[in-house]
Amino acid sequence: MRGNPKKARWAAGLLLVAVGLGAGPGGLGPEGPGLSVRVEGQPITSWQNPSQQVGLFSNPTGAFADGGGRARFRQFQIHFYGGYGIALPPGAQVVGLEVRLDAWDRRQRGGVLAVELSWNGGAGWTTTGYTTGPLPATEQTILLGGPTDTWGRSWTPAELSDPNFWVRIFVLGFDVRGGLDWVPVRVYYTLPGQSLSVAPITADFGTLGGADYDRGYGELSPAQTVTVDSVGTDWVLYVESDAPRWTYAGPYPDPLKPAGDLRWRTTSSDPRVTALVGTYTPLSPTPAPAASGTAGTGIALEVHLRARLSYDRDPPGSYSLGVTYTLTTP
Ligand SMILES: [Ca+2]
Repeated sequence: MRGNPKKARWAAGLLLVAVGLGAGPGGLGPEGPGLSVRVEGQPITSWQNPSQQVGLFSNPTGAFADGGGRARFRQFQIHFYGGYGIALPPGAQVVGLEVRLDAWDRRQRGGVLAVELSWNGGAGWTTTGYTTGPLPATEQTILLGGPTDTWGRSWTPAELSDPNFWVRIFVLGFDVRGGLDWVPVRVYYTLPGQSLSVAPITADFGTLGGADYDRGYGELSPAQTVTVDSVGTDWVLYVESDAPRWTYAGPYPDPLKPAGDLRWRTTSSDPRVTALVGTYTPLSPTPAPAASGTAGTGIALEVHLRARLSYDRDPPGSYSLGVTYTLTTP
């Protein structure tokens, strides 16, 4: 899903789930869980490849993709890349633009790429003055712009679409022998109609002991309430882990506890929720649909969590795992 630019991705909450295994076979007390919370609140497209170009670079299509050949440039050449295929959801508000240049100057004599953007097919250009700075002798990734940088103007989704949106690259310096492997673009945006809140942010299993081991799991039911606002559009909520394994802190070798040992299911009494996952499902780094429904505000869902436990595999210590919920349009 992350790779689909047409999806509105709203990573609304990263939370850490702590499991303290206090009375396992070793009989040791729990370690401090060391919880921290980070909240992300901004959808972003994936890196979008150019598919059109015009200008003076040699082998210019080499910069269409990461790897697989490169464009070559010399001093004072200018080149234009377009055809990025940027498609934002209706109502999206652009809050940041980022251009990536995987580039180098073989002779490293101060070669610089100056980059500007067009919103109208090349008739008008931004005037940021952004450059890569002197390029290194070997390939380096340089990012211009960023999550809150709109290059000095307001953008509509249409201005980012083909054939309006273009990237202009001007080569400054002397005696430049440069290469450009890739020049993709990504867009940060907000969807005023969709937002998501999670409470509590951190689901803490506390200290799990012998009875939990005997049962094979600890459970928080419900663990969290996710509240969805989705004005004027149907919605889908995805859930994923931020890593393939739990982070372990304790006196034993890291048991490499898989993320799938955290299982989740969803419930709701709200009639605007039209699909749920009613049986406990292993968490995965691949986003999985957790619920979906029709437009509305204040739509509450409960997420129930089970942490699987095994005397054989889970030594005493503290375990944490980040979970991200993503609200999007179907
Ligand atoms: Ca390439």
